[in-house]
Amino acid sequence: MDAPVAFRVDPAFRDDVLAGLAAPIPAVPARWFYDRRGSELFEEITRLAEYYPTRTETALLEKISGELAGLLPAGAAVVEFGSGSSAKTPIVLRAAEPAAYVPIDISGDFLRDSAEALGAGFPGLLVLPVEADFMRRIALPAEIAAMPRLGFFPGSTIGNLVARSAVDLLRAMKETLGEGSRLLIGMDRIKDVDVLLAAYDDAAGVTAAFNLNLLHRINAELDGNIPVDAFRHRAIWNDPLSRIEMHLEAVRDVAFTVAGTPFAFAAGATIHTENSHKYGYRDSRILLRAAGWGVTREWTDDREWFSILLAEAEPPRFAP
Ligand code: AVJ
Repeated sequence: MDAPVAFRVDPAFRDDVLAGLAAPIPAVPARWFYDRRGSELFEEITRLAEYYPTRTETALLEKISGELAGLLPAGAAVVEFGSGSSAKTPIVLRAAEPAAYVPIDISGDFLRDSAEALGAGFPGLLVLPVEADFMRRIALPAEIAAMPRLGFFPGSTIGNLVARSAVDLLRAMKETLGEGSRLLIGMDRIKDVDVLLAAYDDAAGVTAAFNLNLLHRINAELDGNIPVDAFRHRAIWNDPLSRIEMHLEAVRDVAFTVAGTPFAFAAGATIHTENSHKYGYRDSRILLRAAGWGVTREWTDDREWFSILLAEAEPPRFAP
């Protein structure tokens, strides 16, 4: 007879945590922040005075929505990479007036809930959620086979990825959407370091709670006994790599186990939990171009803090 299972373990989470904590530079991929509590804390972050990206991008989308309408093909399918739970999605749907909307997300429950809520506001819109990992090429629903496609990837989520992985993702998106498709992508810009640091280390400590929640999640889901108070949130600007990094730093020598595996961290040692890359004017273009996307338009706010780019999937060329 099988032993009773105390809780369901996501083997991908367990493997990433066990390998990540044992790595020479301990790190856990940022995608594991988003359990229920983590998603709530991220929502709270987007409302913080210091966290400019969400409100800057949303205002910019509103501002360009009229112009956007004229640039998009009629009867298109909007394919969003992510669940589409944000306020940005309705702005694009009102502008593009697509025939279909396809949100893609790895979390099925969350996806169906937000797709349903969104669909209610757009009667007549064909809403076709797809539960999948958009890091890989995805087969789109047959209903949109004949429609032109607009990919939508807001939030500078691309910034979580190092350049090599970002190009892999953008290439997978091109394969998913097909040649001649368009992509509307939000990318956060390089700016004053003090502004960046405040955005990732807010006065109210919400970002700290978001970062530390990863340890609570490990304890709860992977049978860990990490003393969470032995770690503190750290946000640093890595200038040569043009990114904000978030770390969890041990404030004292600490030992614990996760899923039966022992770990020890000396005071001052860190677990690297997130990268958030920031892009210069040329950086965003070269990243997109490396994956076969040609930028046709770029919009930015008055302070040039955030960019929305429209790109086209280019046909392959033989030379040079
Ligand atoms: C959701 C990846 C765009 O990098 O700004 C916010 C996540 N981390 N505060 C970002 C995040 C800390 C966010 N992204």
